[in-house]
Amino acid sequence: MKGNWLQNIHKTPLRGGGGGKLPLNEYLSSNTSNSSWCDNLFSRTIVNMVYQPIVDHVSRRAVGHEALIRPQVNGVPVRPDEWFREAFARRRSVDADVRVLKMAVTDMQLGHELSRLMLFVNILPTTIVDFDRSFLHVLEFLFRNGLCRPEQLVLELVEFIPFDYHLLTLAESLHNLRSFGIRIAIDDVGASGANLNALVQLQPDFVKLDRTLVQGVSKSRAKQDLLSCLAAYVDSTDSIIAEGVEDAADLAAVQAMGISLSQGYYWSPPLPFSSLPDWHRQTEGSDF
Ligand SMILES: [Ca+2]
Repeated sequence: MKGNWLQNIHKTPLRGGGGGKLPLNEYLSSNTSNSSWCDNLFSRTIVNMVYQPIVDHVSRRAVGHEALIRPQVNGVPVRPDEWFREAFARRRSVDADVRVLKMAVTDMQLGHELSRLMLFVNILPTTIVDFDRSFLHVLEFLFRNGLCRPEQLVLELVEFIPFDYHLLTLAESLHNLRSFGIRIAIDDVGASGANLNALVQLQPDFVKLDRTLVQGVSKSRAKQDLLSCLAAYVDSTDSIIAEGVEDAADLAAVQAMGISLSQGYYWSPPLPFSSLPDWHRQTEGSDF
């Protein structure tokens, strides 16, 4: 028994990529109340998942995949951050995070070859410190029913919604999650000053360097200096993941700093789950 939610998750073939113009303002104006808008947002949203490999530079093999959502409202692609912002504004962001986690775990469930690799799932800090602990209960359900292993999960804390939570409160909640064996990443480090503080306070297992710092690093002395400082700060450079690596020159530059993990179009675009085995076969010679 794997729970009815496994059958209820709305899955359709991937249409379109990420991004897309946001039609939410138009959509909002056609709905009269917040609650009906939000209910409609969820019921009329198709959320597809794609996965981007995170690759070890030496072995040139993936160590994990980041799960990324591609929402569509009324058939029109919506930017994932905007979809989450709207859900947050209507107090439904925990539901949104839970939905994404369930979809990713459904794809990568135990028994599939790819479940031996890490599964990185983006999560809002507010979901972690949620007072009714619903996210924690979902995790307990997943582990208790053998749907995933705690060691498989890496929760990426994203900060695109400004919210004044207390870092110490978040650290306490993270302590509970880590006691399961779940690992924590801080996303988009370098995109703003705020997450440097989180880096100090939360001592994450992984630090994901923002793509704006990584792209063009081979040609920018300033970016090289900043990345070198960050790499020196994080004790083990195995813990740093450079995001947005798009060409061999930038890959060589981050490798020269001792950074051993990266993701980006140089390796692979985000792919539908059904395409991942082919990517692994072609890139790694894996026998899927
Ligand atoms: Ca991320």
